[in-house]
Amino acid sequence: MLWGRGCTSIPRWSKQYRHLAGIAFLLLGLALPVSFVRAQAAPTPASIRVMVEGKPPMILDRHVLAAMPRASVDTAAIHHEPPAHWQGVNLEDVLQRAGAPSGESLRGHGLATIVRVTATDHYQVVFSLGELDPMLGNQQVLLVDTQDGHPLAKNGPFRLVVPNDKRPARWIHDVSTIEVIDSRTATP
Ligand SMILES: Nc1nc2c(c(=O)[nH]1)N[C@H]1C(S)=C(S)[C@@H](COP(=O)(O)O)O[C@H]1N2
Ligand SMILES: [Mo]
Repeated sequence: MLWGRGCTSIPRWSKQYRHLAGIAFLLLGLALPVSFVRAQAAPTPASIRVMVEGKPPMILDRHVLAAMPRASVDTAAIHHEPPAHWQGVNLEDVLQRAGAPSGESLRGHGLATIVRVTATDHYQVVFSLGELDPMLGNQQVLLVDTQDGHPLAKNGPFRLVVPNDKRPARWIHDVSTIEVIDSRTATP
């Protein structure tokens, strides 16, 4: 008797479960594309990877940048235009923190080191470590996160400002990666 009742109740329950499973699949089916679209809708990274050969990678976000010694410059991309007030950190400081040699320790093979900066649109620019070093080229390059006191309004949260370049072609915006690379080749 008990067995009989049990038997009849099984198909009823499984029907209910099938119903629930149907709803669950429907919800999953809706949720997956929504989360996918969300992930796709945020192409601008909120952080920068700094990679020095032989050292652990360093991740920079706006909090890390805010805690570093700040640097600023008043300049315009096109020099006859009115200047903006750019604030951020010295690229040289970033490179030192990530383990790149500088000053007296930048010598010999180190002078063939390049700094390659990559943006989310795959635009890339390079500097030499010697060009940036305070005891060599001493060229000021800023990694900026504010313009006239506000977070950058367009083209990503981080860009370079290169005040002494006569054209702003290395003022790379949407910066995503900074690599310090030994550019030496085996010369014939
Ligand atoms: N990511 C990225 N940055 C870039 C470029 C680019 O194509 N992609 N073009 C460069 C060039 S050639 C110029 S002239 C300036 C233009 O700066 P603007 O967009 O602030 O006017 O951005 C520079 N930075
Ligand atoms: Mo340009």
